[in-house]
Amino acid sequence: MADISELLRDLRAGRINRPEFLRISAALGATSLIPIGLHPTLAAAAANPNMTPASPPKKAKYLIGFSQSELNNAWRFAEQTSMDSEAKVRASKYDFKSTNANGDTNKQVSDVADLIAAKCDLIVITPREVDPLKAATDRALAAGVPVIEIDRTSRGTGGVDFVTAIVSNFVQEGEKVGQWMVANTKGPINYVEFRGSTGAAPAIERHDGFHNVVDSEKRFVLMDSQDGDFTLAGGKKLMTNWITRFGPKIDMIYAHNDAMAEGAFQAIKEAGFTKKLFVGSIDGEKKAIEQVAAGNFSVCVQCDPHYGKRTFDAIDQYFAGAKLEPKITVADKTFTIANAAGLVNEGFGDA
Ligand code: GZL
Repeated sequence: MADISELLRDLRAGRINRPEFLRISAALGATSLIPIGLHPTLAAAAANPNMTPASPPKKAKYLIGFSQSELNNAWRFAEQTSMDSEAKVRASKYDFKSTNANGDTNKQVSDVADLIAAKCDLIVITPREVDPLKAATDRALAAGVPVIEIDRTSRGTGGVDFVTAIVSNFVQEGEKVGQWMVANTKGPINYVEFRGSTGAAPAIERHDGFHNVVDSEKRFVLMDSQDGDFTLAGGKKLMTNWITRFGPKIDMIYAHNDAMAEGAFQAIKEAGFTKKLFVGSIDGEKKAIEQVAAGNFSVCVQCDPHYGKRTFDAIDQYFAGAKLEPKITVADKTFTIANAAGLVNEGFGDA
């Protein structure tokens, strides 16, 4: 039979999942976990694999950790504000400790380790990248600390590797932009794609969703696709280069978020580029909805950043002992010229 350190290696490498780890370690004997420096909760959990997260402890007050990946655009500020203000509303029941990885994936992995060390009862993570953040959720689970992922996901399965993921349907968001472009354009369309941060779930899935729809339409030709890191500066820089390289050959812009589309729009203005382009983006910033209403952007698919209430509702349910769905999907609207003017207030950020 395997020993505990071998099992731990397998858990960290993703070769076994947490329930398997707990089952086999229980068979090996819980006490053997302590000498290799594991959190005592894990030793107890190994003796009783259902102890966590299935039966959370009852406490007068819980400490909730929040690992934010970065604050580099209006969407992320809106999300952070929503989490901070909801934590204040629920302050009689929860203490709240927030970290910001500043766009550094390795820092986010160590931020989660710090939140575990701070003895959080539950950690909420917005995983910057899918694969590297699996190590962070594994570490939390090995320490007996439940994780809820919000807005993005890491590799793993809700209900197994983490309690639940509360997320928008990114594939569908990309598909909706693609469908609008297919239905509302004619003839050859040369386009550029502003991708979100490489390795992030929304970048991967918004790419897949859009290409699911347009790739079978031979009239759509991808001129270039690059990482603009979900930022205005990233979008502006890419568009400045593309205007120089392709000029008026560009017909359409697909941006994985509004910040990059806004950056592209600024570059277009500053370059004095006058050709009217089709522009599709995702998020639903007030500014972007206004751009749709003004006819400058063609379509904007909402990705609601207001995670505070829905996350704390899920936390309440978890500590009440309810079984959460492995995935909770956020419903999003689509803004076009037909509805945008009346829906600007559904957006977030400055108008
Ligand atoms: C979506 C979120 C994305 C937003 C961006 O849930 O992860 O990341 O679209 C953001 O604007 O940076």
